[in-house]
Amino acid sequence: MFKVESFETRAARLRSKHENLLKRRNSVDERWDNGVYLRFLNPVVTADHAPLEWRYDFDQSRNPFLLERQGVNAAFNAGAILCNGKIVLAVRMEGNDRKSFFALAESETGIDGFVFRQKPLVIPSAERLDTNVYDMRLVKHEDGWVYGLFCTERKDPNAPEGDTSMAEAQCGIVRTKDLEHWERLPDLVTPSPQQRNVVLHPEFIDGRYMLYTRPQDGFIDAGSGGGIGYGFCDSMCAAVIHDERVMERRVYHTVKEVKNGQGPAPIKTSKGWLHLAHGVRNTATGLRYVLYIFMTDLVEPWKVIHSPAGHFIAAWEDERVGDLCNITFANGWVKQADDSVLIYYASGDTRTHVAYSTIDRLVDYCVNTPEDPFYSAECVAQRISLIDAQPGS
Ligand code: M1P
Repeated sequence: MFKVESFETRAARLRSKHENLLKRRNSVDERWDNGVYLRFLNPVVTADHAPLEWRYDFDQSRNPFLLERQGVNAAFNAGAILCNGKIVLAVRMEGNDRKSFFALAESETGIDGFVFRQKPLVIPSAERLDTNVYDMRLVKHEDGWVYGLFCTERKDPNAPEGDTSMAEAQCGIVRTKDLEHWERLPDLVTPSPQQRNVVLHPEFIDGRYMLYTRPQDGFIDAGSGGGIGYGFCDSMCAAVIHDERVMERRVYHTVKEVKNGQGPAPIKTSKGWLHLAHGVRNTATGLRYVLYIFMTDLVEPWKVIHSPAGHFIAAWEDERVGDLCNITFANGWVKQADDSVLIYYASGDTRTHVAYSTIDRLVDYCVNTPEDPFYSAECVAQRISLIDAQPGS
């Protein structure tokens, strides 16, 4: 039964619940203990973090029952950047109407206290209207701009009549100097019919912009697109990649068997560029998305030099369940001045979590985790050599 309460009482109750959520402190989840990264008890951003004014009309004459008018379903797949000492996330918000949009949430600590700015981001439209926009990668490029590369989805113009789901994914581009005013640039053009998970490399390579791509034939299927690709362009104002090559392939019977995609922009370390990516395989319960790490050459960032086997982060405990199940996805991480790294990952296409690590630990993980030997017998040999090498054995 509904509580019998006045409009004012209900409004006060909603506000107090929301304030308590925003004030909630986070702490390390002691159950997780692999030494590579720390997990935290609470997600850092959820749909419930959305300001109440985005959901409720607080005018009693228009909304006497104080009903939620425009529900928010999810807050996930967040781009991340350090700005004036704060962590700023460009969160993919999804309304109950299934449309995604971006909103900036910021925090002093990066592990709790995220508060959304007053209104969602207003992204100017491209020539062809975006039906849906999502998964922004924020990159401070050495040209001085902060770029936001995101997926823009539109109905496939070649869809046969009556087909209401065939869609086309491309890379939309915006840039800003202050995270307030965003300039829309033309969508990226590549030789591939569809693109998702496109990421800008933060430095020029021989005076050109380098982008990580994910060529795909269809909206969901990577098809002949063999993995994470790369290419170069001369300008971001009319970004065209003529020559797109695959640098990080999907491989049978690995975590990236069906598809993979670059996560956030790579982080520069003394040993190479550290990459976070997602890998997908098919299972009886649907696609399973996990995160994995690899490292590329400092001078030629398209050359993979370390490729630890298996997943780095997979959905764990409550993270397994969401709008979709068994999905982790990351498009934002931040290296802080003390060389700690905050990794923002989403679970279940529903909520955003943080994992905490350090450059030393991530590099050690990346360089010293054995590569996938592709055969069970060789995996056993790898494990036995670990056992045999123990001190005293
Ligand atoms: O549902 C899981 C993810 O699916 C897509 O990623 P990919 O293109 O690699 O399959 C994206 O829609 C992503 O937003 C979503 O989290």
